[in-house]
Amino acid sequence: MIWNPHNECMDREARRELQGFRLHKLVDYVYHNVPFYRQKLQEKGIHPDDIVSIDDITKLPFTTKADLRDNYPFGLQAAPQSEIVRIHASSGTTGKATIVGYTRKDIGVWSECMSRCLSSYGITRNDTVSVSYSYGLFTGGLGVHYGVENLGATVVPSSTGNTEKHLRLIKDLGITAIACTPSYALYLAEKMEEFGIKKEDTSLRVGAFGAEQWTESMRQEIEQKLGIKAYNLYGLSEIMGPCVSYECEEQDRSHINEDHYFPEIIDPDTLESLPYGEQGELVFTTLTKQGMPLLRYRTRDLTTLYDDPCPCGRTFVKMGKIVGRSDDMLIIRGINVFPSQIESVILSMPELTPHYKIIVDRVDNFDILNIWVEVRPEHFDSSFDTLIPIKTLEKKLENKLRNALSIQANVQLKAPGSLARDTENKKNVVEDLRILK
Ligand code: DLL
Repeated sequence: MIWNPHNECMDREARRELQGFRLHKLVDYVYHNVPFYRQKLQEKGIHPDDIVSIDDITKLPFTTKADLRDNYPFGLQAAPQSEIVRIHASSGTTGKATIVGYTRKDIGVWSECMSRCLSSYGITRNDTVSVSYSYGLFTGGLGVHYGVENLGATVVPSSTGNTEKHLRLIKDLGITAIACTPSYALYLAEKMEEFGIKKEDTSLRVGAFGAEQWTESMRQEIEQKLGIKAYNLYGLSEIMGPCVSYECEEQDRSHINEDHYFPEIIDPDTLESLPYGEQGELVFTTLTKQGMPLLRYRTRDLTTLYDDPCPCGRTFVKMGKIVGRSDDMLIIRGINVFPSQIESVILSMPELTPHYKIIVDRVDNFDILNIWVEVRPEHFDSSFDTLIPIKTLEKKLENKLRNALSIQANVQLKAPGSLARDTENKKNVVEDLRILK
């Protein structure tokens, strides 16, 4: 079903006009409310009145995660604090998280866009939806939750953890739809097998999967093992959260809610705009956001935009799957992690050296993060005598990582000089062994 046919199926020309109108209003708004943008626009010699159509977007400056970090926590907020009703956060490249404030109107737009996604997956007010993204600073839980309520379906805020209890709820409450990461869906399928629950024993029929990369073969496996239709859901906190784009019944690329989030593709090296059909870095401008609106935000996600008509009737531009990143961010069990964050936790422990290796693997559909770090010689000698202090140090680093990044890691401390050095190519410190077929 199409939740909002007026906006989702709008004539393309009419929408470009709407986008141009909204872009002008947005630039005027940030010019007068965000000193950072006023300065950037003035540096480029741009006045809000120079922005009259959506084509003028290429005149505007880009925004990066570094800009968010440099203006931490509220420097890019356009609305006064009294208008902010909610704050979420996502990973920054260092110790500072990226903070996003939402006004009441932003939460309304988010719920509307999320209802469009759920409706497109065939979810109606007769469904019971388990939201198994985590609730908290991460946008997945609350973002989908509000969309389900707005749609009028029943929401079960299962969140993450305790899979056994979750399976019982799925059976006992007759849950028909599930929203979670695709890797958690596969994990759930495995647990069902382990507990002897057949897919026919549940009422599950549809799933909304996102927050991490996944593939067609993962889709087939999820659909087959859970007996459901599996749809893609894409989004990022800086722009809103889940709801930025969604698949329709065609299950072929994701429609972007482009009346609110205007997409572009650029070459990440030259920053030149690329035409539809060419792969590059995805960039979004938030056309209607009040709390923390962003001009040309570089997502670092690599994909392609397509403007061919879709048989579903929606006229929104579509994006292909995310095929990679133009930075080194890792997504582990749906949690975004930058190697630089891990490094700063390691460096905060005087017993350890800056020589480390990060190994990510997927075992039984579960992401595993292994971290090897060399101990300083003075600690190595005393520690290895009695093995316990090394174990204590390992636990200490694991706890610090859990506190700083909300991620469970397996730490192994190594003898000084035992890890290969590659000073020229720091990328070698990360080995991602997950094969996404
Ligand atoms: O992951 C929001 C979200 C929650 C999306 C639930 C979908 C479902 P962040 O934590 O800010 O927000 O991470 C955003 O995750 O830039 C992508 O790299 C990746 N990502 C999100 N959805 C998908 C997807 C949420 N469907 C980052 N496919 C983005 C591939 C995805 N990657």
